[in-house]
Amino acid sequence: MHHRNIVKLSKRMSLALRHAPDRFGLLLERGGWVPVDEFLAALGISRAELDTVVAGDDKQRYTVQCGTDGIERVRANQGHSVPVDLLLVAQPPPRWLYHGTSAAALDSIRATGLNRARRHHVHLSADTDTARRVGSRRAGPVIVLTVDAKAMADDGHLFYRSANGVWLTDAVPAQYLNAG
Ligand code: HQG
Repeated sequence: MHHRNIVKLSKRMSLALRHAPDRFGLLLERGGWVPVDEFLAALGISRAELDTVVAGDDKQRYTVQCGTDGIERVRANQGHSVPVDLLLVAQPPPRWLYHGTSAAALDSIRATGLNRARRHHVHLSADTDTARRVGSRRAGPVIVLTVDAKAMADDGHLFYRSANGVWLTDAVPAQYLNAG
């Protein structure tokens, strides 16, 4: 498969597994899982195409896993906008986490902190390079905010880490943020 076709199919998979499963006639099971057979039929793709995207996706957005019932299922590791319980277990975050965004959002973020917007959680990166890449999806200059994750955790905020290494939390109040 050509790289551009992998990207194209990954975007369709994101739509089906994170945002609009009903548009594909799919229902997400607990944990966000969909049986692979149903998924292939709903998207009209082959198993080989699915495996190529799961293995080749630049952010490792998807996991294929065999359940205790012997049924293989696929899910998006994070990024959902439909209600879903990913059954992630809260864990202690690293000392610092990072959030890349547009410089134009800074005043608003300073006023209200980081909000999850459409998604389930605020997404944070473990390193500044990754945060910068996330921020550069936005137009204009990028800033990388440093989150005092340890102080947040000490104050009782919960953190989760998705299978592809994205740190998730409900919201980041402004007092834990530094423009760095
Ligand atoms: C901003 C991609 C103004 C926030 C990436 C962000 C990531 C505020 C935008 C994942 C704000 C939400 C998530 C406030 C937050 N005022 N703006 N108070 N609070 N924002 O896309 O973190 O390709 O929902 O800074 O790589 O950019 O989908 O979140 O710019 O991992 O797998 O509101 O999406 O991954 O945008 O990106 P998003 P994000 P995927």
